[in-house]
Amino acid sequence: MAAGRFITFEGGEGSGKSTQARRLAERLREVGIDVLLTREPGGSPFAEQIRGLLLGGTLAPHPPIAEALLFFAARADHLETTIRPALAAGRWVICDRFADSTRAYQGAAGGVPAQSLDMLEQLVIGTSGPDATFILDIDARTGLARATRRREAIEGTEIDPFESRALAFHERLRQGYLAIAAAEPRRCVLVDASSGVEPIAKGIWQTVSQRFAGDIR
Ligand code: Z5A
Repeated sequence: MAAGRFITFEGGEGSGKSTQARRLAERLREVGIDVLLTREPGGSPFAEQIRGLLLGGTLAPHPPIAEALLFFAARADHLETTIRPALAAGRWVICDRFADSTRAYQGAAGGVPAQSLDMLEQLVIGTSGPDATFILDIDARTGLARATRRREAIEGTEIDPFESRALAFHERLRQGYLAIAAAEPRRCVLVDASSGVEPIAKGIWQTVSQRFAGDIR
């Protein structure tokens, strides 16, 4: 049995990556592909526990490297118990955030050196990296405004610790993602996330159906 494909979605707050990850999963299912839609941090029972810790807003102050290690601890379990078994069974895996989020948030924006992240990726991910990554690029202000509007629309939704950081942090984050896209053009597809949901979904589907033409009937 052929192994499945692994596709990740990345971007800053309000970039619309969760919306597009869901849309691609639906589109692939329509053409008969068995898709697992998952997310980080999370995607397995242990990793969801770490998600609760990281996003719960109750952690004592800690350095970005400690945060990176927690994201990688969650990722190790997510890969071991969810992603690798699904790919081995021939399923496609679409993941809302993966290791590029650590590169952008804890690395480019948080200051963890790239060499430390290289070592963690080597140790935890090895050869199990994504076949393709869509990086949804949006101006930091526009993305934050979208995230705020959504939070206000969902009564009782608290701002999470990652959203509350300053605009300058979100601008460094954006530059971090642009650098990842420039460094790995074969894997990464930079998507202008400023237009509507439909045209973005159409562009992503076009790329997927061309890139994986042999797998999609
Ligand atoms: N994090 C980290 O620091 N390091 C790591 O290694 C990992 C993660 C893996 C997880 O938060 C946090 O963890 C995240 C990074 C950090 N920081 N934050 N915040 P999360 O999982 O709770 O949430 P998120 O990943 O940041 O994003 P999200 O809430 O899922 O939002 P989104 O994916 O960017 O967007 P969306 O949900 O698809 O859309 C947001 C709103 O915009 C919504 O109302 C949509 O209807 C609307 N939208 C979507 N697309 C459009 C377009 N095209 N036009 C207009 N409006 C749109």
